[in-house]
Amino acid sequence: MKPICGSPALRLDDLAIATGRPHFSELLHIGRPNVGSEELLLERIRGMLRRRWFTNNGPLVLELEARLAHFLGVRHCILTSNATIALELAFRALELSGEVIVPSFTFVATVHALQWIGVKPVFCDIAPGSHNLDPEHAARLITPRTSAIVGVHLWGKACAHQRLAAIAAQHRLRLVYDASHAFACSTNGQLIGSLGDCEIFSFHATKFFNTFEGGAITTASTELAQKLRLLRNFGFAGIDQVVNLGINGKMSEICAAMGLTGLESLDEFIAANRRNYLIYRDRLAALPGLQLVRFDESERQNYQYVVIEIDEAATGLSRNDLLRILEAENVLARRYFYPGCHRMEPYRTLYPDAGRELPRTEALTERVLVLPTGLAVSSRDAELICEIIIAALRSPAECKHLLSR
Ligand code: T4K
Repeated sequence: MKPICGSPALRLDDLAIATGRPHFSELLHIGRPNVGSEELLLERIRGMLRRRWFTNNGPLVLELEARLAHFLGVRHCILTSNATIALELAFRALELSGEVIVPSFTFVATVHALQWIGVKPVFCDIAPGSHNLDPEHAARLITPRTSAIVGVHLWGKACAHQRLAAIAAQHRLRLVYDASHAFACSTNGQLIGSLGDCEIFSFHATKFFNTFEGGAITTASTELAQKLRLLRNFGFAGIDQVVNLGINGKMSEICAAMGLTGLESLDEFIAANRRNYLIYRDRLAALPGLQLVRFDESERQNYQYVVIEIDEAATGLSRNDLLRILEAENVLARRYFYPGCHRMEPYRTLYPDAGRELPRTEALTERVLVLPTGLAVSSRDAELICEIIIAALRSPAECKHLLSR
């Protein structure tokens, strides 16, 4: 790897798409999992092995549920095997039916979870100047068949929840938030987790706080929590006593061990993300046509997604060009959430005209690029990635020519 501090700026020739060698000898992923203390993790796993209690509401799952509820300041936290099943459990427990308004600009699991339980997703555009669902568009999409609105706190930035709560109350709709990106993020000084009827978190390996695979539902409603716990465990209310159509959505003890251990290093994970975010923000700030999604520093943030938007008209390079330039350097940036759920199957076939309602979503999916961060990305790595981007944007026509060869 080449030195960055004090070294001359990278030139076009230094780039791997020209005559240079890749600046990273190994692939740099965006979602390298964070791991807390290996020793503490192994200690917890050894305890689990000694107890011979591996799943089904074991002590580690119960401890993690209690700790997360306390941390988030919410009455109930129900851990699940992943966030996708958590979404399905929540939608089923709330008895959603007919149509549900949901953004297309999200990970496909948000929408699949609706379709999977036989509810029609109605795609809503993003708000101007935001990557989150537009409440005014959502209001216009409400019909007599609408049963809920599902917002997604994309990148950890809270939806316009006050407006959405007013719309949901006015039309007697359920309101659910997919908070998969928003663990440890606040809005109006309050950690996300208490909004709407319930909120869903993802603790997948690629999230800054992970349980290998895992998810959680948080809610203030004791009634909903009880129903969710039944649904998560096949509907068992006691031995041999099944009271509803449940499924297996349980988190295992080894996953909870990872979560308890990660929780002890949460500040360290966030500090690494924030350090990288600030490097990207400051180094890329002056580039015309490149905009970094900024986080409000007066709120708590996890900084786990470093998101840039590239305006080809201003930079001379498209997002896809930049993606290829970075890939040549072994930097695996990702174009989340291209091409938008409405252009993925089965929605593309079921709702071929959905795009007409989604002009801002369609434009954004062509511009967004997510850059690597997390503990596995050093400040030097982040600086080098910025140098590569700066060098490319300094010579867009030459880069386009090199890419076309
Ligand atoms: N709602 C929203 C808004 C979400 O973003 C997600 C998940 C969900 C719901 C559903 O949550 P879960 O049911 O998964 O709990 C990844 C994650 O798999 C997915 O969980 C996440 N969102 C999404 C944003 O990112 P992919 O398709 O990008 O995964 P993949 O395998 O390409 O991995 C991404 C990068 O991470 C790669 O460069 C490889 C690297 N990686 C991955 C894994 C699993 C590692 O370095 N180590 C690993 O162990 O979806």
